Amino acid sequence: MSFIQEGPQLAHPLHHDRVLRTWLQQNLDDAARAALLPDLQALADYALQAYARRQYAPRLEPVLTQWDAWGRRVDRIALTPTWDEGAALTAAHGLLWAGHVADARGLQRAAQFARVYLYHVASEFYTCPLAMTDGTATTLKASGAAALMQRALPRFLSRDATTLWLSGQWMTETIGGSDVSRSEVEARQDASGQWRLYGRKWFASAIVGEAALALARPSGAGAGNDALGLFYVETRAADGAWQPGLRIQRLKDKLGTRELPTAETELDGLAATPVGEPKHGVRHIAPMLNITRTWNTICALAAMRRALALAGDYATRREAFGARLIDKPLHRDTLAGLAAEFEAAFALGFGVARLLGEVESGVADADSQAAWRVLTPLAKLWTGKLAVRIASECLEACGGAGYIEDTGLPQLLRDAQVYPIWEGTTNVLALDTLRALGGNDLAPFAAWLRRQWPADAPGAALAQTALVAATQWLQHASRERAQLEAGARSLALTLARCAAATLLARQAQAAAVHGDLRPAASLRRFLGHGLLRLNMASDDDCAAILAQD
Ligand code: MFK
Repeated sequence: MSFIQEGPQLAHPLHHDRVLRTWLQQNLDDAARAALLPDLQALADYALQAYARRQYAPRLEPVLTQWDAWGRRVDRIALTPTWDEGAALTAAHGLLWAGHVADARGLQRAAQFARVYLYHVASEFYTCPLAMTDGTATTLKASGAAALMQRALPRFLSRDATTLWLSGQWMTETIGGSDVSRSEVEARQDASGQWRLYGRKWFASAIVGEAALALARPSGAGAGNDALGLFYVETRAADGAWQPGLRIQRLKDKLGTRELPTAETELDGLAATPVGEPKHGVRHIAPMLNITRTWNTICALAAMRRALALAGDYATRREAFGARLIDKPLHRDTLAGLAAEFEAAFALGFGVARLLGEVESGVADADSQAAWRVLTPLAKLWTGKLAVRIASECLEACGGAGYIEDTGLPQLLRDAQVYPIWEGTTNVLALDTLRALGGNDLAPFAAWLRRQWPADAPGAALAQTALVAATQWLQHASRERAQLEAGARSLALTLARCAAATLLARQAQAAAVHGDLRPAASLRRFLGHGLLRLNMASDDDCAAILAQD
């Protein structure tokens, strides 16, 4: 019998995640943790079962059937079994509801996103429609549209799976997903005054929802994003059939997230209700963007954690060159470097989740509100990129076997590539960071950051140096918009790493009081990479480097 290598085992995602448990310990009081624990336990148990169930099972994908046997257009979508379980889990464990309960300290979002973190990988991206539903609920609340809120919120936040509704976010058209100002879908009022939508939405993520928020241009309204209106639509009639005027033309053939039915839709008179006045649509949908970007951050963290858990476990089982991988200095250091970066990213991502709850509960002061607005795109863009790198490194850490589908690692890597793309690419979010800074005003963000640094914490001087350098660069670069934009990604990565180090330093200090020195070790390793990422070529150098003829 030849040698058979033992594969990685997934440890319990709650019991064996010290980073999550430490964060909850430090951020929630005993009563809040006790209330949350049953949901976390159940979702982590589900994740473990889902991993076991799927390891050697054939991969399933949604299937669109456009016509029935008699020639009737039906556009029926058969979902995967995991997706069929999504509504029951969402309602039972409050995956949407928990983010909207009133909490005087603003901790509701932290409690919600701890659930999301444990559910995400097992959910096969059922978290995508959940993110958009959460975004829709938040947008409707911000709009103050009382009738729509009354109708839709009890359904979006339902604790009963039979009454739960999901919502989509229909922005992207064939003109693209980043610059929506050229959107072509038209909104017209019929003779009765009913608004109806006409045109094509080209990336309708998770088309299974019962509702959606859509950008559309009222006829005759003119060009540009200010002329766009935001519309609420319902997709299903009472009998479950699609509403008249909505057709599913095709499901996308994607690199990853293949269980998620992303559709190309044709709108031909779908009834719609304006959310507020039918203009300034981008401004009206902005609350959605900040919510879905936070979901993206937390889901990217969940993917990193899964990859690290598998690579870490494998390193304890695999022997090569006379020792277990975990005892090999270079392999050990490689995994430790990745885990330290993950821990810093976790501190940032959950820090943003906590801030979101504080802002929504009205307990955040002006600097915290400013910091939250800046940190939301920063966390999304940095964790999106990091998830791809960590998934790739962890796959490599399992050698050739990691390249094989059965391990689940190839799917993690393919799926990870979506985090930096949807909900704003890295560069779009770097530019959004400039928007959030009002162009070049770092002062409120810097003030918030300085307030967070524990006295005498290691790395405070490094963060201070990085902040000063970023401030000076901003002042210099903002004299010329092209230079500012060219450096926006470098600036964003510097600020993201500064904020992550700061929040991890706080955790390290609090943990050290109880004798837990592990977060401090992660902080040292993270700081070892340096915080500054301010590095960009001059415009002339860019032209020279890119020249091919
Ligand atoms: C598992 C996790 C699941 C995650 C969910 C995945 C769902 C996937 C579905 C999709 O991917 S849908 C497509 C997602 N598309 C995007 O995220 C759009 C990317 N493009 C941008 O983010 C652009 O920056 C944007 C279209 C928002 C704006 O571009 P413009 O045309 O240059 O906008 P402009 O004129 O700067 O801003 C218009 C208004 O919106 C301004 O307010 P005022 O009208 O009051 O001046 C901005 O301040 C405001 N605004 C823009 N972004 C904002 C914002 N306000 C608050 N927060 C923001 N993030």
